[in-house]
Amino acid sequence: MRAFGRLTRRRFFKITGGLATLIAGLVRPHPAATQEVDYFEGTDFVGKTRAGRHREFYINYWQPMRRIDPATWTLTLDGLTERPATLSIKDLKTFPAKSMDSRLKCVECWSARATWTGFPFSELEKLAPPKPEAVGVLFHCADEYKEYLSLDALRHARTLLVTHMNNAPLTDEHGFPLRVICPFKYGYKNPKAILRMEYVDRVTYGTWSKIGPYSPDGTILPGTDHPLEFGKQPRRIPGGEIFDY
Ligand SMILES: Nc1nc2c(c(=O)[nH]1)N[C@H]1C(S)=C(S)[C@@H](COP(=O)(O)O)O[C@H]1N2
Ligand SMILES: [Mo]
Repeated sequence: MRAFGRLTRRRFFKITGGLATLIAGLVRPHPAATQEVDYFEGTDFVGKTRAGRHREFYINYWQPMRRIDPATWTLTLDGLTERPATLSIKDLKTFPAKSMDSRLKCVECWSARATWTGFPFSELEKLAPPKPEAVGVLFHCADEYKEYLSLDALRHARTLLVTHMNNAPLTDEHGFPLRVICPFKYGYKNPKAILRMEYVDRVTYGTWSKIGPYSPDGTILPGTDHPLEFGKQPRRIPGGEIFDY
């Protein structure tokens, strides 16, 4: 009888405890919704997150993807080129390094600044020259994200093909081993985890401009920015690259 009493009491606490958890879950949004936890940390995958250290510099990925293995990664340069080429990580290291500070501005309000190191697009053009009819490059990324940049945008003095961020190799989150930084265009024109660069003869819509209201050109427009390092306090921006802060 006493054993039964203890059991029911225990079961009572179990039920009320369960109810409390359930109610808390209903009142407080699930961690996934508030991005308190990076579910990809310590796994073979990366994906969109704003958790932990990424609070200072958000991570966007179209869909979760397996981390890139540097031993097997290659970059394919093809499409409308005189000479298709395939590069390995070793090949990237042979290019002359160039660094610049710039702010990455996501069209969804936030922005953050970093030092980016890489090489100019001209290095790739030397290996795989575009045919006369090519006007731009369609980037194919490891998460199946696609984005287009005109040859003019790629040849711009502020545009870099980036291998390092803040003097360390790109993390998987920020697009290891190769990404574009084009600071006068919104973040969605800065493809990460690049696998293939295809020369094309027309302006091509990327993943976001295909499904959302975002322009295929992606030049930063005058408006309001919410820089993460400044507690997202709103700042007016004049359009184009953000140089003021
Ligand atoms: N492969 C890939 N690159 C991508 C994206 C993506 O979803 N997949 N998102 C873009 C967007 S919308 C932004 S704002 C920037 C964010 O860069 P970060 O994740 O390094 O902060 O990456 C861009 N490059
Ligand atoms: Mo973005």
